[in-house]
Amino acid sequence: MTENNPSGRVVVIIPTYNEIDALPDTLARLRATVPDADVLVVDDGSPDGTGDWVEEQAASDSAIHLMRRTGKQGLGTAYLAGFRWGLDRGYDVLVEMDADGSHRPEQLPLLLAETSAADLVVGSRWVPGGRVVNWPRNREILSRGANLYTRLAMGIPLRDATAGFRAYRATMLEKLDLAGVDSHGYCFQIDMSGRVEDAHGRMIEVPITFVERTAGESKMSRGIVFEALGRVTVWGVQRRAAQLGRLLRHRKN
Ligand SMILES: Nc1nc2c(ncn2[C@@H]2O[C@H](COP(=O)(O)OP(=O)(O)OP(=O)(O)O)[C@@H](O)[C@H]2O)c(=O)[nH]1
Ligand SMILES: [Mg+2]
Repeated sequence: MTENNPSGRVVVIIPTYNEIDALPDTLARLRATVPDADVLVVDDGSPDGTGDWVEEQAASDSAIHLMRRTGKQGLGTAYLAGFRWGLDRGYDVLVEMDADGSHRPEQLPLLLAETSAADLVVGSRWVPGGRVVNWPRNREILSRGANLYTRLAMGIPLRDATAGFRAYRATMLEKLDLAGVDSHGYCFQIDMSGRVEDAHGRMIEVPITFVERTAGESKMSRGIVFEALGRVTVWGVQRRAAQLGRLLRHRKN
């Protein structure tokens, strides 16, 4: 039991690729806001030295840990490696958070407060009270549309299934076939949400203010959007077919 989190020991997993401009501020705010939580930075050999900087911090702060991987391997695999690391070390709650300041460390306590009641707590832009700062109107429309389509196609009861500021209970992650997850980008969050839903996990959304990075280039591209659209459609059809199968079997009996 810890002061900030009645649900137990917390590790915040931050994947990084070239985040030397943003990570120091994010990490300082995180340590100040939730001093009881440990931090694992999963760095994919950032050429800008992010990993070396984290190594220096870890030398003087035992709550900070670094996992170095060689070459950029994607956000999804970084989180999966982080989950495995955290589960192996007995953490009770595993948090996903971006390095670039989009996920405000000051709002993490809002998510942690719900982890005693839920298996997955999602920091949501699209529930009442949720907000996005610095987004052009077309990106908001795209995100809202993608989430509406995901909810309808897959039947996942989340307003923001693509959200990346999340807290999972370890007991939930232990139940999932993490080795079987091979989704990238936005699909990773949707895929994980679907798996929690399939495992009858309890999901809660708490409103957050998402602050788009002002420095650096957005990685949003047509390719990412179409990959997500295609996968969500396939998953949706599979899930609906499975539901129908269960219904028919139920009627026969
Ligand atoms: N380890 C690792 N981290 C990554 C990789 N790609 C992105 N990240 C990190 O994942 C987090 C989210 O990535 P962003 O680049 O902010 O992606 P985004 O929020 O969709 O796009 P932006 O509009 O650019 O902010 C950041 O902390 C990145 O440094 C990767 O291949 N490996
Ligand atoms: Mg970002």
